[in-house]
Amino acid sequence: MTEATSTVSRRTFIKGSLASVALAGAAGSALYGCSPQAQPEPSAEAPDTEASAASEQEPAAPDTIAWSQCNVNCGGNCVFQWHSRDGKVVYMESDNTGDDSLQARACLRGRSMRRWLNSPDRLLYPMKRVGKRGEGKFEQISWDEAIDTIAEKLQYTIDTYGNEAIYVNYATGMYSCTGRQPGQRLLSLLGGYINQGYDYSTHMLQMVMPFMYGSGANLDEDGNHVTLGKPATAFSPYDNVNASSFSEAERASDLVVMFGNSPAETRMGGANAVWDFARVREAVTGRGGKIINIDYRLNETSSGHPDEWLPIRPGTDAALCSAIAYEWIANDQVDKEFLDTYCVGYDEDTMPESAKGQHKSYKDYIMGTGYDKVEKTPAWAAPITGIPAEKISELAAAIAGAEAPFICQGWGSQRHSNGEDTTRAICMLPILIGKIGLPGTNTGQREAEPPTYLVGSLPVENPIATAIPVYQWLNAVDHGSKMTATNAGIIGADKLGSDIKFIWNYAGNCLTNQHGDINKVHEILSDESKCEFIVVWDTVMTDSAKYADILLPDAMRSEQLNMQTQGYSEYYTAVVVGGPAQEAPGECRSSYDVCADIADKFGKKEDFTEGRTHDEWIQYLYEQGAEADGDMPSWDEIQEQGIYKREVEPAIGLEAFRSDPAEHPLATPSGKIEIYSEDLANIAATWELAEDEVINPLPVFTPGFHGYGSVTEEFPLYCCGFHHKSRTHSSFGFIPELEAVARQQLWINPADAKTRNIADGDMVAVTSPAGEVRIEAKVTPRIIPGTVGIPQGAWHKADMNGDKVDEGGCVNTLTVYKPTALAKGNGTHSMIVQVAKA
Ligand SMILES: Nc1nc2c(c(=O)[nH]1)N[C@H]1C(S)=C(S)[C@@H](COP(=O)(O)OP(=O)(O)OC[C@H]3O[C@@H](n4cnc5c(=O)[nH]c(N)nc54)[C@H](O)[C@@H]3O)O[C@H]1N2
Ligand SMILES: Nc1nc2c(c(=O)[nH]1)N[C@H]1C(S)=C(S)[C@@H](COP(=O)(O)OP(=O)(O)OC[C@H]3O[C@@H](n4cnc5c(=O)[nH]c(N)nc54)[C@H](O)[C@@H]3O)O[C@H]1N2
Ligand code: SF4
Ligand SMILES: [Mo]
Repeated sequence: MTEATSTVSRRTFIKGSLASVALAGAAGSALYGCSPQAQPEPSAEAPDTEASAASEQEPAAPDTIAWSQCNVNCGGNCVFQWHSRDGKVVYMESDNTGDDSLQARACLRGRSMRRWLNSPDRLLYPMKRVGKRGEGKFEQISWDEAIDTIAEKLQYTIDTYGNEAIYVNYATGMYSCTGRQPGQRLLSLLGGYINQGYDYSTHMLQMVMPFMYGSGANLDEDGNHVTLGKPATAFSPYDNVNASSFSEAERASDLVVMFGNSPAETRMGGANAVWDFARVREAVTGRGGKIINIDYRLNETSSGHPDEWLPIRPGTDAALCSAIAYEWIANDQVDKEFLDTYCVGYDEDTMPESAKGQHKSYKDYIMGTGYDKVEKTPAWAAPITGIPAEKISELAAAIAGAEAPFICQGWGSQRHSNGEDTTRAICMLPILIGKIGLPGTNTGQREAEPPTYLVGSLPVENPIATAIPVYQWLNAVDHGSKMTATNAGIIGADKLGSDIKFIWNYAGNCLTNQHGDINKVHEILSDESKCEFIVVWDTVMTDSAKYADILLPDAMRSEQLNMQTQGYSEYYTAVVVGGPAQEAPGECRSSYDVCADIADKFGKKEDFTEGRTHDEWIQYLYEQGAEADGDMPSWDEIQEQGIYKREVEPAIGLEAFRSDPAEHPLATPSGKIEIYSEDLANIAATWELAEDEVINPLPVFTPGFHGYGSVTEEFPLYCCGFHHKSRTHSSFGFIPELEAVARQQLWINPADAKTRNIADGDMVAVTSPAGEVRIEAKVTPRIIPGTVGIPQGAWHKADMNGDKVDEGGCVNTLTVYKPTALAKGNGTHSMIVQVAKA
């Protein structure tokens, strides 16, 4: 997805927005488009009682309506229609256009956005740090001083250390067509910055899946396979080439098996996939099939539904999948013809030359003739996974007996220290039975995303190609110049040229709150001789913002002209254009305008703007999208109708490869699905790895750091995070109404609570090798015994010069900073802890 920034001065606000959106009357013409409605029913749409009350009073001036959207990172970009009075938003309607099964309606979080916009906690002025890094002491400064300081520090960093010392931190708070791009565009014009590979969402999966399903690295410029000379399929976790859509499951599946996937929590709005999944459930159960949800907790997706919950110990999905493979091989249920034709490495018949005759095949591994000589029977997997052996056999039989099993994984299972193996092991299920590329089936990946981006984003061309695996940034601050391709996974170069000395952090809380091991981050970032300058842009004072040297107040997207393509719904795609709905408070400005001013200090303003204002860029990007698309309304029309939607067809992952593997090879070296990867074997042989770091050419079960078997007397419980409905990561984390409806609580099984004398609602202390949090206990059989669960994203609240005990219950106080072996990624769902009454 892309991101955006907008901007509005007081003058353009009055002139451009209110006037153009006020009570638009004419109906839009495009499919599903329509004008904002002048007479909404606020009580039906807005949970916002204060606002509803206000709307019932005699209006001081006619309402104006502005379209905008929710741009946080749960991917929805759900629709807002803001009703404003006297230049302030007073209440919100969401999408009420077109077919009501295709409405991009905001969830409760989005519907609380007015509280964020009008919050007394908004940052209002540029500030500079006056206390120690991380202390949170700031002093108001002018925009001129802020811009001068940033320009000076940039020049100093470039002169002293080079552009590779500049890093744009991972940050996902703003998905709009001008999101993080203004900063990236500015820095690119100044010589560039260190890139990042992968992301916090799918780090392990993104790194490893290309070895199985193919990588863009094996393609030439025309998309042809470099060795096979045919158009090939490259891997992205974010499209519908490698994965099937939920709409395909609805159309034709008779069994849905989900590993670590909870759309009711992670895909909540109408422009997300939760509604899609409701349709899947109805269709699949309607044709006599079922939904099986494999998770360490009974998540919100399956809670209250007839789905089967298969509780599993976190980090052990690969053991479960191996045992299912055992059952299928023992019962002669694998599709040998598919495996021989489409895959490499199932058994000796298709092993690559370099590994032939050495008992290195997948079948060897499963049947006990491989490197560990262990048969992966259900009885073997039962104590590891916590799932009884009979249940595993039953699951194996159910999947083998289905005509069109739709096997998919969320990203929870891969966000573990052994995530690279887990994510491939889950894909082995459809591969082994040849249920790939056929109607109603899936590839084992997450349900697909619509591939269509109706509009692009502000262009960025970074002249620097070198990238760090995204989770490695803290190591790169600490000892970047010692990091190489083989000891740290550096991408595009043999080594880093410099430590990171300048961090640009726009719309992100990944400096501390959302990164691993906050106590360690504090130690490294508070040493000003390491990273010498940090600029943070946010809308409220977050934990990361406390580490800023210069802290800038951003205008929010509902306070600017805003545009973005819709999110994850697989039934339609859409674009929303509109705003501003209200004036930005204080001295808040858009990052586009500020970056243009910084560019001016380097004599690069013209290069930065190309003669366009912020709003003109949005129009330009829209018109480019419309021209490429052919069906989108004109700029004038879209401004009036606010939203344009278009249905998307169901998609079957790897369908082309299945139908003709010679014509549509995968972009793996062999052009086939590589169950055994020679490339991974080479990496395992050549990379510098610690003793506990293992890279496997096969999708095997390895417990991983702080995985199965790692609990100790001091830390006797496993602990796992999950994405919570009350926040989007840390975004919305300061809105009390949301916290009240979905509390920050430690999930703990009654058996574990009883031995610790913990009752539901008690405050508990959770300690890990990295730190300590305080949190309320939720004693519930919805979590397996021996594992506790903590919603990620709660705001870190600790005295970092004192005891560092985190009263906010942020899970990253407990995570240990140890990048995974292959991806060097955030296996942060793997933790060990102790819990005691506080
Ligand atoms: N409400 C809300 N929605 C969000 C977000 C948010 O913070 N809040 N974040 C958004 C973003 S950026 C992303 S990347 C996605 C994240 O989407 P995911 O990564 O899929 O979300 P998680 O909650 O981490 O994991 C999904 C499920 O996996 C379970 N799980 C964890 N470990 C294991 C395991 O080892 N095995 C099995 N079988 N299950 C396991 C969790 O209990 C959870 O129910 O969500 C997006 N949507
Ligand atoms: N332990 C653990 N850690 C995790 C995860 C996990 O599962 N477990 N999940 C990881 C994942 S998948 C992700 S994607 C990351 C997400 O981590 P982040 O990308 O840091 O996402 P948020 O926490 O939502 O922070 C977004 C920030 O953007 C700010 N923001 C919102 N709107 C605006 C705006 O208009 N302008 C500006 N300037 N700022 C704005 C918000 O106030 C907030 O501070 O977290 C990761 N961290
Ligand atoms: S689902 Fe996500 S994008 Fe949609 S309204 Fe809710 S928080 Fe916003
Ligand atoms: Mo994410």
